[in-house]
Amino acid sequence: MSPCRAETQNQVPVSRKGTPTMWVPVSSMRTQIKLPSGDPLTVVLIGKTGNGKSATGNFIVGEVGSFKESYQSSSQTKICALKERKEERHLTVIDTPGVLDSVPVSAFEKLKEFSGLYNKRQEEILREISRVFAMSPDGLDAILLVTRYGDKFLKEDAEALKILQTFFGKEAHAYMILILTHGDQAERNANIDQISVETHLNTYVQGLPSWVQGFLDEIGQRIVLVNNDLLRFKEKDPGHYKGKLYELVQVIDEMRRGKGPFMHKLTWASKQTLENEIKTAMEESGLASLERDLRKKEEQVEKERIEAHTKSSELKKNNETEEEKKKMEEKKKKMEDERKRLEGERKKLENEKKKLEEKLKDDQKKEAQKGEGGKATENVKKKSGGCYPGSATIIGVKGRLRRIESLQIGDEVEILTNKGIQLEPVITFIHRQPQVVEEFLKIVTVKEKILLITADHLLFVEVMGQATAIPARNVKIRDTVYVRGSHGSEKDSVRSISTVYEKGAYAPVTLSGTILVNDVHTSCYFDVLSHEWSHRAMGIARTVHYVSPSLVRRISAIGEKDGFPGWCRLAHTMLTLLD
Ligand SMILES: Nc1nc2c(ncn2[C@@H]2O[C@H](COP(=O)(O)OP(=O)(O)O)[C@@H](O)[C@H]2O)c(=O)[nH]1
Ligand SMILES: [Mg+2]
Repeated sequence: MSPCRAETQNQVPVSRKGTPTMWVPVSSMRTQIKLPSGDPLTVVLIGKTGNGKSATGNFIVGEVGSFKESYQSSSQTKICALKERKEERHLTVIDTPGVLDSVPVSAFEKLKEFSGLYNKRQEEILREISRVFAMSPDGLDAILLVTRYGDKFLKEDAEALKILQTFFGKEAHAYMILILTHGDQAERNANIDQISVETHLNTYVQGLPSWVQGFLDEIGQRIVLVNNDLLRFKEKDPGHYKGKLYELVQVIDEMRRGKGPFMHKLTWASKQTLENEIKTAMEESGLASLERDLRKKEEQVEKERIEAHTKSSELKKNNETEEEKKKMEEKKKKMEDERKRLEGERKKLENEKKKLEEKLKDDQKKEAQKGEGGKATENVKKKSGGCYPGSATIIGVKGRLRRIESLQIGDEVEILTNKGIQLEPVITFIHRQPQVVEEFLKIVTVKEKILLITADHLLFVEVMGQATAIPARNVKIRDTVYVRGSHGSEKDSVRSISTVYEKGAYAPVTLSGTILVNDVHTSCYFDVLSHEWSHRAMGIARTVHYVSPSLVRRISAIGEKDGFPGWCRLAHTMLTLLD
């Protein structure tokens, strides 16, 4: 669809392929436009610096300067920020710095630039992504990809987009909208050419490279042209501004119809943190115990009420004395009154709970905008790594069985390849935390292989005859996995899957990116990226390994936090395109 100018058309937007997708009689709403009513919406703005993310954020929130725009150069968005519009429709906007601005492809070309690998900048990038999820524990209603109308799409944009898509996953396509800012420029160009903005826009979109076209098809051709400058004239020409915002909200509503918000796996980490906070605060404030007492009373009253009703109908049947009947009726009434009273108490309690929840949610969002980003940001960050427990076993040199916790960088371990079982060195650890207690999936095969693995870690199962890396959480009973047999690789079948808690979290990375753990062929990566993309991202570690294995050991230790070296974390969280 290509949206068009509200003042020149009386319906918007119209599909680029000619099918009208939405009809908004904008002209008839010019004077008194109210935003479409509906549930609150949370949107995130993503794109390169200077594309107009902050300006679009201000446009949505309805306040100039709410987010700092680039022209206020010293104060432009360096960390994610959240602002809300409460007027007419509750809209929450998360503005991000240009996290994919400098996909550091070239930065990694020379060894001397390795300092860039684990440096502050990259930690910052990961933190920014984590903040987005910390700020949206209920999920995202729209992912607005902001580009500037008229700009060319370059090779590095294609790469940035690929990373973004891989990170968010295919499901995110259903929530993406391409925002083209500088709609005023489009209007001027259209005026010069004496054609409609829509025709002008169509020509521009059709002239975009084929990879952009392909992407637009994947996101359902949702394109919205915005003129953020209109916000400055909001007072003078409110209809014009509101009409454009109306269109955007309408496209989001239409996109969201019939489905829940976008929940990334990191959203769950954020939600979980919030829920834990709520639970603790409920206990500390005494609300939890009040609720428990109230529930007991409710149950008791309900029981007595039912008894009274049953008794009363029995009395009626048995023609008991009037006095007995009256007594029973009184009891019934008393129980009803008590029930009503408890209902009132319940309402009050639920109100208190809701207030507490709202406050904690607000606190989480506020914290995510400051310094380190608070608990939720930290937890989301930590979530970005799958692993095995310390008790997991691998087979090292000379067939020696070892516990994974004893592994060091440089040690050789067995892996499965097309040519059979081979030895490969461990080049780094994505995760190495001896002390944590984690939840693992226990996957048992028919051949009695027992693998403990976190739900987000990838392992190979047979999909349409091909060994394919999928997250452990998607493995099902009877799936075919590959295990170490007496003469190399053998197929095996999953017999049971359960959940266990174990100590330690380890994720060694080999040169090939695969490893035999408890005789099962697994990937060294987890599902923030696919196996293939993780492996590409790990290219740098491989390069360093070839140049100097001891250097990897040194680099891996630098910036290590929660057992997760900063640069590995980054590589795994999408943001480098190396190899
Ligand atoms: N005329 C015009 N200027 C815009 C529009 N959108 C953004 N800008 C300007 O473009 C510059 C970059 O915008 P900004 O929101 O800071 O970009 P960000 O880095 O992506 O957040 C700022 O000077 C904005 O005022 C638009 O639709 N029309
Ligand atoms: Mg900005």
